[in-house]
Parts: sequence; structure tokens; C-alpha cells
Amino acid sequence: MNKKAFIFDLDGVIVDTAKYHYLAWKNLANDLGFEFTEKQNEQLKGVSRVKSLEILLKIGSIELSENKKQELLAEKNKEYLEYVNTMTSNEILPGINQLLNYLEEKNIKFALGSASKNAPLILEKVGLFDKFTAIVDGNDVSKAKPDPEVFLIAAKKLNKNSNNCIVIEDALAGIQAANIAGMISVAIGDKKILHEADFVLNNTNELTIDFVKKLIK
Ligand code: B16
Ligand code: MG
Repeated sequence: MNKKAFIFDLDGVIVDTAKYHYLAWKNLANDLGFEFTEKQNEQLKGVSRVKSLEILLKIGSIELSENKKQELLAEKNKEYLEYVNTMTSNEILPGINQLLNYLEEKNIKFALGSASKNAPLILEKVGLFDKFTAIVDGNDVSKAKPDPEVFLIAAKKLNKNSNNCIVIEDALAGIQAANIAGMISVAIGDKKILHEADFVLNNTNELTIDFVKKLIK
């Protein structure tokens, strides 16, 4: 067995659920009487559900009671799950299936490290649930990224030291969490935003077998 292991973020790396989060948050904002743009939605990527609502309410300059916030969080998640329930394996991002199959073939373990409390359901919908050695998600952590907790739990479940773990992430907070954990960080997205990562790729197509071979050497 290779001594290296991989930890994958979910939204933005395995699938693009950001578009569904956006639709649900946008509808909520509209119900509350303000607009929420796709550009503003960038601020919610990789951020927990509760923190996302805080950011949204700040954009709309709205203050609400704790009870009302809980109600809105449930409402948003209900709509989001309606989109999630339509998901199939067609929504797995390019290059990911090939990469996971290669890792399996080479006996290289991999885990999920996501902020989403819906991660197990999403993996089930796209048919990847059984592939992961461990799934660590928003239900397992008390501190959100950039705190390294989610990745440290994943490393423990993989039975690997941090310096042998390779994290694939699309959010700056996730890259910072991987770096703080002492892991190898691979970012997917904009170099200007994600320059703190050890490696930055434009998209998941660039997660080629050749690139992975260099990482695990
Ligand atoms: P949920 P990741 C994150 O997933 C999303 O990027 C972020 O937009 C979302 O608010 C968060 O999950 C929580 O999701 O409402 O499903 O618990 O990128 O960490 O896989
Ligand atoms: Mg992400």
C-alpha cells in the first residue's frame, strides 16, 4: 500500500453543488426582499450553512431572531435537498471517476473532508458513497475550515500522518486548513485567490494520472 493518501473536498471538487446552494439562497434572499448575485455567492463556497446565512443576512442588512434564523436554515436546506435528490452520476466533475478508479487500483486510500452536512446523501446520489474509506463532514466537526479539524479527523480515519495526506480543495479556507494541518494542498480554481496552495490547477480535468503519479512519488 502506498504511504500517501488523499482527502477530497466535495462541493467544487467531486461535484458542483454550489449551483444548487445558490438557487436556494437566492430564493431565500428574494423572499426576504433583496437580490443575491452569483458573484456574492462566491463568498459562501466552503463556508458552513450557519455562517452562509450570516453572510447572506449581512448582504441584505437584515437582523433576525435566533428562532427565525433556525426556521430559514431549515427552509433553505429543504429546497437545496430537492435539487440534490435529482442528482445522478452525470454530475461527477470531469476527471474524478478516472482518478478515483486509479487510486483504488493502486491501493491508495482516500477520504472525504467536507463542510456539508448533506455529504453522505450527495455521495449516495452520485454513486460514490462506497468508494471512500472514510467520510468526514459537517456533522463530525465543531470548528469550520480554515480550522484543520475536518482534515485531521480524516487523516486519523485513514491511519495516515498529516505529511502523507494530499488535500484537494476549491476554497481558500480549505487550502488554509490543509496547510495548517501540515498536509500537501492542491487547489482547483483561480490562482489569484488560491495561491497559498502547494499546487493550483484550473479545473478537475487537470487532476490527471500523470499529475497524481508525481504527487505520490
Ligand atoms: P450543507 P464543501 C460546502 O461544501 C459548500 O461549499 C458550502 O457552500 C456549504 O455552505 C457547506 O458545504 C455546507 O453545506 O448546507 O449541505 O451542510 O465545499 O466543504 O464540500
Ligand atoms: Mg468546496
